[in-house]
Amino acid sequence: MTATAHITCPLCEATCGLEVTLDGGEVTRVRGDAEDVFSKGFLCPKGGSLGALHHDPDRLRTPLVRRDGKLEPATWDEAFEEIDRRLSPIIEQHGRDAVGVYLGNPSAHNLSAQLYNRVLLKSIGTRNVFSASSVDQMPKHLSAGHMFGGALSIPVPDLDRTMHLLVLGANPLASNGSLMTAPDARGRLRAIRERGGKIVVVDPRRSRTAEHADEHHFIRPGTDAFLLFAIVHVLFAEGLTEPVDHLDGLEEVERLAEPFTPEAAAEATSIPAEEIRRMARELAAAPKAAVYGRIGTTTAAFGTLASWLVDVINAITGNLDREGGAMFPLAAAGQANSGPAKPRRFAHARWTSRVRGLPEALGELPTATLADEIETPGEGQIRALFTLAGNPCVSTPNATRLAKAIGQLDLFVALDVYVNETTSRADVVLPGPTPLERPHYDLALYQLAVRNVANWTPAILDGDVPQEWQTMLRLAAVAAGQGPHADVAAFDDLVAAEVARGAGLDPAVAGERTGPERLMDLLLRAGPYELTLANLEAAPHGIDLGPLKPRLPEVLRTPSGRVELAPEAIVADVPRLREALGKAAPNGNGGFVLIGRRQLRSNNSWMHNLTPLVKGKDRCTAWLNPADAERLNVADGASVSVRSRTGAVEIPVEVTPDIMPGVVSIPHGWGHDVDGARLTVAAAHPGVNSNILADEMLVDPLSGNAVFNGIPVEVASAG
Ligand SMILES: Nc1nc2c(c(=O)[nH]1)N[C@H]1C(S)=C(S)[C@@H](COP(=O)(O)OP(=O)(O)OC[C@H]3O[C@@H](n4cnc5c(=O)[nH]c(N)nc54)[C@H](O)[C@@H]3O)O[C@H]1N2
Ligand SMILES: Nc1nc2c(c(=O)[nH]1)N[C@H]1C(S)=C(S)[C@@H](COP(=O)(O)OP(=O)(O)OC[C@H]3O[C@@H](n4cnc5c(=O)[nH]c(N)nc54)[C@H](O)[C@@H]3O)O[C@H]1N2
Ligand code: SF4
Ligand SMILES: [Mo]
Repeated sequence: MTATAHITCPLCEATCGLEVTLDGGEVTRVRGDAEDVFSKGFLCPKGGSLGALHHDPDRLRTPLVRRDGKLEPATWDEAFEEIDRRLSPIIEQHGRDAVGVYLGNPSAHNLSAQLYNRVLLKSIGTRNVFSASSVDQMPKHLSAGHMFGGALSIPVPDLDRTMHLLVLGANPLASNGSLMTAPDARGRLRAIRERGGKIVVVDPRRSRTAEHADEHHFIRPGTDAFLLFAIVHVLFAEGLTEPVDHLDGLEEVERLAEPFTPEAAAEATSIPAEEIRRMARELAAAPKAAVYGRIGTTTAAFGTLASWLVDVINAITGNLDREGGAMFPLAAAGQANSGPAKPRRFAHARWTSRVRGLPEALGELPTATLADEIETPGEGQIRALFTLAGNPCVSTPNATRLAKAIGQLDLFVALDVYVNETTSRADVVLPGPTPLERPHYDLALYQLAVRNVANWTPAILDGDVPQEWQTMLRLAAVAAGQGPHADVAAFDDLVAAEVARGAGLDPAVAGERTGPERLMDLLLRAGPYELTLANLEAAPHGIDLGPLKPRLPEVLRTPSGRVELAPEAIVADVPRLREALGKAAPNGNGGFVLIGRRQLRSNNSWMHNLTPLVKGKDRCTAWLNPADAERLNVADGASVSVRSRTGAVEIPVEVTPDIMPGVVSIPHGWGHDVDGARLTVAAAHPGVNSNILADEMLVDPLSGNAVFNGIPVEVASAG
C-alpha cells in the first residue's frame, strides 16, 4: 500500500517541497517535489534524509525521567508529575526568574514552537529567556528594528532579478541561504551570471559560493564593518549616491563614514584600497544590485554595525525596495509589518542581564551569559532550565563551562528528539514528533523569502508522541501553577480566542479546527492575501503569490514613518569601530583567528546520527593555509592542537589555499563522544566541539550576540 505525500522540508530556511513515498508507515523514498511552486524539485542531502530521521532507532519516542542518576523511560503523566513536583517549589521559593529557558534553532522551523512558545514563556514569566538568535542573527534584528521599525523587517536580496550581488559572510551553496529563503540558491545564483550579472563574495575562505562567483576577496575575520563603511565613504566621496525616498539621517551617515577611508579599511580588512573603490563603483553602476551579509557578518564583534551598513549601502545606492535590489517580502500570515500600523520606537536594552549587564533584545538575554546566570548566586539566579529544541552544550560559546553549569541546576527539562550532548544532562526529557508526524507552515521564513509564497504541510504519519503544542501547553500549565493534568484543549481555546482578537476575527470562523490548524486559519484570513487554510490544503505544491513588490513606505513602523538611516542606538556604537581602526593589525604574535564553516551534510549539531549524512571521510577538520602549515611544520592530515582562552581541541588538518593565512576554520556542531548521549552513529564520527574554543566573553556589545568569527587561538602541531 504505497502512497505519495507532499511536504515542505522544515530542516533549513530554504523551504523545499518534497515528495515522500510511504509504504504503510515506512518512508521508502524522498525526492524533490518537481511541482513545488518555489523549489521546483530541488532538495539537498538533508531533506533526502527525513526518512532516516523518522526511522532512526536512537530517536526518542517516550519521555525519560532521571531516577537514581539514570534517564529511564516514563509515561507522560509521570514526566509531568515529576516536573510539577520539582518546579513548583523552585518558583515558590525563588521566584519566576529562577527558571531559565533556551529556545534552539529548530524552534524557528517548527509550527508548534512558532505559535505556542510565546504562551509558554508568558506562563513561566521569567526574564531569563535565551535563544539561538543571540548566537546567530540578533544583530540583524536590531539593525532592522532600528532602521525600519520591525525586527523581522529584514530586506532580502531579490535574487531572481538582481544584476549584481555582493555577498559577505554567507555561503548559500552549503547553507542553502539564511535570512534569505531561496530554495536552490545555487541555481538562482547561477542565473544571475547567466543573465550577465555579477556576484562578488567576501569571505576569509574561498567557499563553494566564492568558487561559483565572479570575484572573491579574502577578508580578515571580523572586519566587515570597516569594508562596508569604506564603501559608504567612497559612494559619498565620489558622488555615487542615489538615495531612496523616505529616508532620514543621510547627512549623518556621510559624516560618520568620513574616517573610514579605503586606505584605513584596507589596513584592517587586508582588501586593497583600490579594490574597495572598485567594489563601490561597480555597486553604484549596476542597474540593480543587492548587498547581502550573513553569519560571517553577524557573529562578529561589530555585528550590529555590519548588519546596519549592509542596508545603508542598499539604501544609498537606490537599491533598497527596488526590483532586483534588497526588498521586503509580503507574507501570507503572521507578519508584523503588514498588519495595522502601530508605529513605535524600536526598543532594545530595556533591561540588562544580572551578572554581566548585557543588553536585552527582543525580550531575550544573550546566550553568551547563560552560564553566568546559572553559576552566580543571588536573587534571579537560574535554578531550573528548560531547553526547547536546543543543544547549547555544543552550539554556544565556552561549551565546557555551560555543560558544567547545567550540572549544578536543581532541575533541567528538555523538549527534544534526541538524548544528545545537552539533553543527556536533563532530569526530564520530553520527545516531540518528527517532521513527518506534524503539520508545518513556515511562518517566519516566508517573511524572508525571495518570492512571496505560501505552502501548508499536513502531518503525513501518525506519531507515537503528542504534538509539541500540546506538550508546551501542558508545560505552560505546570509553570502557571495549574498542576500536571491541565485541560490542554480548554487552554488552546483561550490561545485561539486571543489570536482571533488580535486578528479582529471570531475564532468560530475556523470551524472545528483546533491547535496550529485553527491559529493558522485565523492568521491566513487576517493576512494581506485573505487566504484560508482550506485554500492552502487544496494546493499541495504551494501557492505562488508572485515576485516581491516595492513596499516603502507602507512597510515602515518607525515613529517617523521613514527609514532611519542613522538610528541613535547604532550610531552610538560607531566610536568603538573608529577606535579599532588602525588597531586591527594582523595578528602580531603569529597567532591565528578561528572561524567556522557550514557543511552541506550537517545541520548545526543534530543530524550526525544519520548514516547518509556522515558516511565518507572525516569532515570535522581544521583548514590551514599552506604557508601556515609550513611554518608550523604540519602536513595535510596531521593533527594540530588549537587553543584559546577557554579550552583546547586536537583536530586533523586540511591544508588548503582556500583559507587566508593566519585564519583557521573549524565547523561547529561536532564533538559527539559525550558520556550519556544516545547517538550511536554520531559517536562513531564524533569530531570535536569547536565551541570549546569560542569565548563567551567575546560579544557584540550592542546586541550581546556571540562572536564566532575572529576568535584568537594558538595552533601548534600535535605530533
Ligand atoms: N562556533 C559556532 N557555533 C555556532 C554557530 C557557528 O556558526 N559557529 N552557529 C550558531 C547558529 S547560527 C545556530 S542557529 C545555533 C544552533 O544552536 P541550537 O539550536 O542550540 O543547536 P542545534 O544544533 O540546532 O540543536 C537543535 C536541537 O533541537 C533538537 N531538535 C531537532 N528538531 C526538533 C524538533 O522538531 N523538536 C524539538 N523539540 N527538538 C528538535 C535536536 O535534537 C537538537 O538537540 O548554533 C550556533 N553555534
Ligand atoms: N548544510 C547546512 N545548512 C545550514 C546550517 C547547517 O549547519 N548546515 N545551518 C543553518 C543555520 S542555523 C544558519 S544561521 C545558516 C547560516 O547560513 P550562512 O550564513 O550562509 O552560513 P555559513 O555557511 O556558515 O557561511 C558563513 C560564511 O562566512 C564566512 N566567514 C567567517 N568569518 C567571516 C568574517 O569575519 N567575514 C566574512 N565576510 N565572512 C566570514 C565563513 O567562512 C563562511 O563561508 O545556515 C543554515 N543552513
Ligand atoms: S535545502 Fe533545506 S529545506 Fe531544502 S531539502 Fe535541504 S534541508 Fe530541506
Ligand atoms: Mo542559525
